[in-house]
Amino acid sequence: MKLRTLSGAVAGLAAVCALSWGGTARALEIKSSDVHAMGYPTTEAIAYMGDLIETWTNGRHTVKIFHSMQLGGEKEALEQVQLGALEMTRVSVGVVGPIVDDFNAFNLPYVFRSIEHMHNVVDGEIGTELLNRLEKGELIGLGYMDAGARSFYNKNRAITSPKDLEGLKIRVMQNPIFVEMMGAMGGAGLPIAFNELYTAMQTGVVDGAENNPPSYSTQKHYEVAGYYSLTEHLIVPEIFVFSKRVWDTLEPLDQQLIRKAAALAVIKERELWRAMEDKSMEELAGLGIKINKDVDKQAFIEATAPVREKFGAKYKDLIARIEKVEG
Ligand code: GTR
Repeated sequence: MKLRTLSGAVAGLAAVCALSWGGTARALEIKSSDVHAMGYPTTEAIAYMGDLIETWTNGRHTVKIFHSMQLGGEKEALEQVQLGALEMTRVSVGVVGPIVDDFNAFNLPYVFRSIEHMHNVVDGEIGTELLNRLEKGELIGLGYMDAGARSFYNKNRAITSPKDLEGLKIRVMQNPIFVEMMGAMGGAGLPIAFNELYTAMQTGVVDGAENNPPSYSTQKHYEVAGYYSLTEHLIVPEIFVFSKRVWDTLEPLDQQLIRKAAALAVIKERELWRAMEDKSMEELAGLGIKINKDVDKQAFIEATAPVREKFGAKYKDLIARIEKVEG
């Protein structure tokens, strides 16, 4: 939906809500967690969503953000949301696969041909279908956010082709698919929570990791892993979810308002993301980080074919549909 149409729809909805709530509807402080600090596109988009909700409900509902891993890693945050101890969290789809496994179709290396392809998939019927399936994992899917493409960084050398990963221990997100992906590429994948990663690299538990430029830069991972090679092997979107347990206690009109605010937060994050990616690359270049663009992508695509075959077997139809989407 276009921003203006959406805003118009929201204004109408807010007016209806103001009339029908009277003074009795419950007030909720929506606690939301994120591993990133304020200033990052995801946290800022949730803050924006919070402002909208607060305005539209005249302060009856508020959003409080627990940023910078204050509540630990993403796996734990998702568990808290499933239990209803936390209302909302924003995480990578990478850690959602173990809960609703259809999401693993998005977690396969090189399954998306480009960012545009990923956008067309998540913005289309496949994206909605998967969001709806989160209900069976006690989660309400509110929307997708951008996270660009993930590439390798390590303290030893530039990565040009899979053979350069041989002998390297690389941290991956907590999902078996990524461990296998690393194996197929020639390295060893170790699942470690994001909040433990800097120390793991510093102490030599791992030689490196993989992530998008804004995460690499804002987490200052370059301080302990100074070679960044643009393999772009994963285009994993992010997601923000609400606790189904809490959701089910909300008035339908409140639920609609939250959904509208979420839709606007998605648009906001995308804008912020574009700017942040450019800014991060400039920062990294300015810091003298060794950015390697000379990557044999085809070799990585071929090396990871067995992973797509093995894990993709379960979602053959879904993957065939993803392939057919343009972009
Ligand atoms: C970032 C992402 C986080 C987290 C992190 C990781 O790109 O924004 O949600 O998943 O990667 O590697 O754990």
